[in-house]
Amino acid sequence: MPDLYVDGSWVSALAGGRRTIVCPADGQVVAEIDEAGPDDTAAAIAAAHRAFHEGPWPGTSARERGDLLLRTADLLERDTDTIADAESRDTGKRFVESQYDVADVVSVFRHYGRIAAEDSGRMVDTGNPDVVSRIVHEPLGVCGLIAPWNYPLLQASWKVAPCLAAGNTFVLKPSELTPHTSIHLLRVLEEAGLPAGVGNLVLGAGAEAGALLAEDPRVDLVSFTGGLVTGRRVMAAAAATVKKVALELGGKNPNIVFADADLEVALDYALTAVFLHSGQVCSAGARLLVQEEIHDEFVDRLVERARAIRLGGPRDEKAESGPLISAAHREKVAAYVAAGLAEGATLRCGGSAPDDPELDDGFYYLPTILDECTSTMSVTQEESFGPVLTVETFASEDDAVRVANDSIYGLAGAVWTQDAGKAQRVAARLRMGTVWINDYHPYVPQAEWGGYKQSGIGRELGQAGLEEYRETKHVWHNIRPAEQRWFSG
Ligand code: TXE
Repeated sequence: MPDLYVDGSWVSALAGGRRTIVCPADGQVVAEIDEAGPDDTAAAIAAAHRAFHEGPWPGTSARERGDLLLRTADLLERDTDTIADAESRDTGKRFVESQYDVADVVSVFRHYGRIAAEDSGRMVDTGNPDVVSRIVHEPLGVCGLIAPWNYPLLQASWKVAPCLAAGNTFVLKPSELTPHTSIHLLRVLEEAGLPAGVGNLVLGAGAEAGALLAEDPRVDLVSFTGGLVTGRRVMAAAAATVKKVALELGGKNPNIVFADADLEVALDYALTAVFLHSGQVCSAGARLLVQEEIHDEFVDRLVERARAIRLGGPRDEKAESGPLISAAHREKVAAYVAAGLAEGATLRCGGSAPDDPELDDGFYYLPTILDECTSTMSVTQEESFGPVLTVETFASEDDAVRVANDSIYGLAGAVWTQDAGKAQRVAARLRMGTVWINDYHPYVPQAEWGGYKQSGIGRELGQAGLEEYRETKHVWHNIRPAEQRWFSG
């Protein structure tokens, strides 16, 4: 069966392109799939444009659209294990983690299914009895949705669900490395009754299949999650037609541990903060800032536990973390570690691929801790997006805030202390879209997600996530029109 979904049909790439998908855990071929080029994306945009401007979708009631999202959530839940299996093959992540991801996807669709019909607008009191004035929300139009490979279906669902709730049409382009769960999503949307042309799927490389989504004048919004460099390119391309732009560009997130924290818990979470999914998480706590007086003991114990983390493939039940997404990405991570060492960091553990013949065919990298780092190093400033923790120290509360904010990013961060006042003071001063106090990583679809500074533009999830996909219109109705006689002539 062909893999691209355009105007309600499953089709092959117009130029006959194909790509081999490989499982990062063992290098085995997962599948050969259709690879789109610009012509396929143009056809998908044309279909989405037609469906928006000529079809009934934008005029359906918000409740109807909400119901479709709720049906979609049920179907995704029904298919949990099939989807989780596909996600694990494409990403190499543990099957149980993929199951958690599908549960999150289901809750995102339920969230937007439930709130689709909330806030349908409001009346405005103009003080003039001859005027009826109201604020209404309307869909934007055609949305280009570009998703990354670390949480493929989840990141796609953060875009697709609010996009549909608001009444838009879309072209989704997942990462070329992880297409399968997006294919499944479009199948499920089709089963749930999504009309032809409303949702379209193109698969392929960014420059060939994705770039047009930021350039084409028929696209009204481009929503992108990925790296900073590509994000800047997407934003620049979108400027030519003044598209609405939503960007989530990752972060370099500080995890701040004060001496008065519950150190057992802080230590445990410091590991999950950075090593979950081998650090391929936009909110990964990759920068540990630890107060001077507890540095030695805290880092010694962290190193001991990091060394014990077991790596393995999706179905290895003893595995605690998986591989990196590709050989190229592993090289990039290794280059950041080498740069850190050249700039004066001390390697405390890891720093290479594992020496285990069973893992030789996968793209694994050992959990790595670099001590004695400073905020001027590239490895503390830039996203390595791998299992690499840098350690810096701080002396005081002011110092912690200054070092934590010394970043071009501002996605997320955490503060660990048992002094509630200090926790709140620091949280208030961190220039980040999410701050956890005595916790790391949790999110809920009801709360907004997004970054300060160069971590992004706009918000995903919550009510604001829906607002990103709406236009807001003021309708002014003069119900007693009469001549004004401003000019006497
Ligand atoms: O991402 P890209 P890459 C970060 C992480 C990683 C770095 C690079 O630091 O090392 O990004 O990863 C599509 N026009 N994050 O190269 O290029 C591409 O096909 C339109 C953080 O994999 O940003 C894919 O679908 N689209 C992040 C998507 O953009 C283009 C998650 C992301 O790819 C395009 C992943 C173009 N010109 C990586 N070029 C997060 N924020 O969570 C590429 N794409």
